[in-house]
Formats: sequence, C-alpha cells, structure tokens
Amino acid sequence: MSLEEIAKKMCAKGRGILAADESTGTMEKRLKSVGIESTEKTRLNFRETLFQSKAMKEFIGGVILFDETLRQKSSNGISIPDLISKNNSIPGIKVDKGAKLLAGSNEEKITEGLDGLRERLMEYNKLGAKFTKWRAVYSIGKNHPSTQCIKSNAHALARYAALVQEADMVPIVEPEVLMDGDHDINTCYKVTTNVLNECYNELELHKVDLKGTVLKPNMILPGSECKKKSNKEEIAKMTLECLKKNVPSMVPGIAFLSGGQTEIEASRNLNQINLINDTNFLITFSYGRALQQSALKTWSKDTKNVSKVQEVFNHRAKMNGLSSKGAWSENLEKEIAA
Ligand code: 5MM
Repeated sequence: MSLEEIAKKMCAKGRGILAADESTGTMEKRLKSVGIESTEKTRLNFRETLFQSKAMKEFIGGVILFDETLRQKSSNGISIPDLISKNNSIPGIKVDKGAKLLAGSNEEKITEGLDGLRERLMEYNKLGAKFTKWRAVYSIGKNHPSTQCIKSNAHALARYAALVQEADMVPIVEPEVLMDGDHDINTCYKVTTNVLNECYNELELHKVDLKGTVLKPNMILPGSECKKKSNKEEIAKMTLECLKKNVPSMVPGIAFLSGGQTEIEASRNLNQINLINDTNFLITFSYGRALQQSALKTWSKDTKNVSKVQEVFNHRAKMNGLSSKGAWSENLEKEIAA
C-alpha cells in the first residue's frame, strides 16, 4: 500500500484511530486513578482486552502503540502488531520522547526525540508499524505560545515527518493546543491558526509529501476554565473554518485528539463537524481518553470480565465511528444501557 492509501485507510469513513500510546508514566497515572497497580502485565492486559474486541474490525482503522506494547505478545502468542493487523486495523507507534521544558522559556515545552530517530524508525518498521505519531504541545497564557515555541515545535514536527516518510511510514502530525486555561474560543482559534500555519510552512520546507500524512489537531474550544461556554454548532463551525483556512487540501485525513473533553462531548462535536463538512478531508477521531475512560473504569471493577469491558469499548468505538459519518445521535448513547 502507498502512504496515501495507508493514511486513507486509517481515517476511512466510519472508522478512526485508537490512541493507546500512553507512556509508562501516563499509564501509571491512568491505572492508579482506578486503583490498579501499573505493571508490564496489567498494562498489556488492559490494552489486549481492547485490541481483541469486536470494535477493532469495524470502527478502528489504526492503533497508536507505545514502544513497550509494540514489542509485547498477546496471550495467544502472536505479537501485538500482528493481532491488530489480523483484526483489520493498522498498527502504529508513538516515536517522540515527550515534551520537555523549552530552553529560554519558563513555561513552554519542546518535544524531543529526533536524535537516533532514523535508526529507531527502521526497527519499528521491522516490528510491523505502518505509521507513527509525534505530539507537540502549546499552552495558552498571557505571553504564550511564544513565536519561539511555535517555530521550534513546527521545525521538529517537520524533521520527524520527513524521516518517517523516508522510512516508508505515514507520519501523524499532532500539534496540540491545550484546553487548560480561561481563554475564550476566539483565542483558541487564533492560536491554532498560527500553530497550523507554521507547521505547514515547515512541512513544505522539509519536502514532506502531504498526501502521505495525517493531521491530529485539537478542536477549536474555549479553555476549560472559560466562563463563556460554546455550543456544538459554534465549535463545529469554527473548527471546520480553521481547518479549511490552514490545512492544505492535499492532506487526506484529519483525526482529532479529545484533549480533556468527556466521551460524549468528543462524540457530539466530531459528529457536528462531519454534519457540516463540505471538504474532501476524511475527518475522524484519534482519541485516547475519550475512547478508553469508561472501559478502563469497567475493567478496574473486574479485570476478568473481558466481555463487559469489550461491550463498553465496542459501544464507544461505534459511537465515534458514527460521528465520523455525521450519523451519531444522543439517543444512540442509550443503547448500552438497554
Ligand atoms: C494517549 O496519550 C498520548 C500521550 O501520551 P504521553 O503524554 O504519555 O506521551 C497522547 O499523545 C494522545 O495520543 C493524544 O493526546 C490524544 O489523547 P486524548 O486523550 O487527548 O484523546
């Protein structure tokens, strides 16, 4: 398959991406929050429960893994990337080494991981990864994001994407403008515009073939502490407008992060965006928390009750699959209770 075909398959209508690439520290936090000890075995156990579910075949076009998981074997002996492929989904890998303090700025972050990346990519490819992910984060505050932060992260994202295509994999480019803060929706729109613009300037400069990439952006939302809430219509309109103005039309797929929205908010907003989508972009989800939260809670109550956990995950994946086609409704959420 060409890179463009892989990108289109990951984001095909009715499907989206499961972001299961929490690093060990983040996974520890997530497991601790539901009272489970984080060990190599518990991390695998929860993730495998999701990867074995029925939802994979129908609603999950790709799974982003963490280094540890890409190297693990499922309980029936096959490797995790093979298990994902067998379930008609595509395995991918997070290749950044995390966001670290940006020198010269007290509060901002730069994502690291370029040193030795070419060699790591060759290994990941051999282990079965067909796509990769790199996440840059930008916080909104009085004096930031600074030009320094926007430019340095865009440069790193572009160098990453060029190396990934050289290794014959699809790069997911994830510039995440964080929801934390009391800024309004217009500020999020302006900041995301600047961030996306700089990213595409750099991607072009580094000769990245945009047809073989996927963008993983934030939706345009008011900050989590903002007093003025926005409805789904406003969110969808501003998000789509921002993408239309700042993302080149060659990009085949756009898969949103959930960024702290609840599961229902993430489905509702994605659905609304697709209802008014008049572009050729395949617009879908690449959710971590908004796909896994309920399943994780259910699992923590009885880790042996695999079918119950899978039922909860299947439902969430199905709801988001419907949202990727603009076919979700509040009523369908009741299905699980029934
Ligand atoms: C799944 O979480 C990923 C982050 O892991 P680390 O912070 O441990 O590196 C993250 O990149 C994720 O893929 C995106 O933020 C989307 O996740 P949400 O939960 O925002 O949908």
